[in-house]
Amino acid sequence: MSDQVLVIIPTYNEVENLERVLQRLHASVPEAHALVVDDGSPDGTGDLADRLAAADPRVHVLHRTAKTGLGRAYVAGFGWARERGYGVLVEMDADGSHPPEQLPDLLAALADADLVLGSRYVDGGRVEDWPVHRLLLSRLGNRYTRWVLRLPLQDATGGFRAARADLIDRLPFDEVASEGYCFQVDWAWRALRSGARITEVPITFTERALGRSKMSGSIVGEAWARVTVWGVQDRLAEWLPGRVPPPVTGPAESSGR
Ligand SMILES: Nc1nc2c(ncn2[C@@H]2O[C@H](COP(=O)(O)OP(=O)(O)O)[C@@H](O)[C@H]2O)c(=O)[nH]1
Ligand SMILES: [Mg+2]
Repeated sequence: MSDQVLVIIPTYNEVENLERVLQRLHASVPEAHALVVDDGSPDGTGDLADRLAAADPRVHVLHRTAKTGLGRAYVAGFGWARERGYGVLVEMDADGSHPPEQLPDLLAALADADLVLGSRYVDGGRVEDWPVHRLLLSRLGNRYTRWVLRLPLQDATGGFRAARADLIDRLPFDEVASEGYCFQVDWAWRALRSGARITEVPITFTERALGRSKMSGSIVGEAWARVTVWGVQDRLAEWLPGRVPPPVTGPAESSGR
């Protein structure tokens, strides 16, 4: 399988951030390709992406017509990437919060892992400039997720990751219902249960300087509800083996966690 890297960047109203993040990406990993997955941003992000793609063969654009959430955007991006044979898929935000300068660390760790999570909450990881309520939400969300799903990860909600394409191929993304940011927990959990080797490497997350966050109450609500349901289903499957299907099984899942 090729080792060609594709960095998938979901965008919704990121016209002030997109060009700069692509410049930083290419300064840091010149050979990487980028796929901007734009959900019809009214601010013209999709048009800007087209202009940047016309000027640089490493930049590609996938236009979607409606804002259907981060999860759907990534699933579409994964499909696009696999049709074209990219061997390493990276998730990265457009707003500069995920430093492209640290992507080489994630890619290096992929030598011994199937999935590498850029982690704010392992030793050496940091969060800069986040208002206290966002930090609390993220820390509590991670703690709750770890407890309910018995997930041995410090930062399962983060969105700066690198994965081997064969892991993506093994996971049943067509079953994924998560629309918002809980997509990240959803597929980290599926990966773990499929027996994937997951490593967390420290990153410094910096709050966006331009544009606005798309985080909303409904995104938090979806994450809370889905994680709780998965946790309950997981316990039931353990207590009533054979009577309740495990919640997120896929074709390649075998050994449990
Ligand atoms: N395509 C697409 N991108 C989205 C959507 N929601 C958020 N994003 C992008 O996902 C990334 C993270 O979103 P952001 O608003 O920065 O979330 P925060 O960092 O948690 O505040 C950014 O690049 C957004 O533009 C969506 O519904 N569709
Ligand atoms: Mg952000």
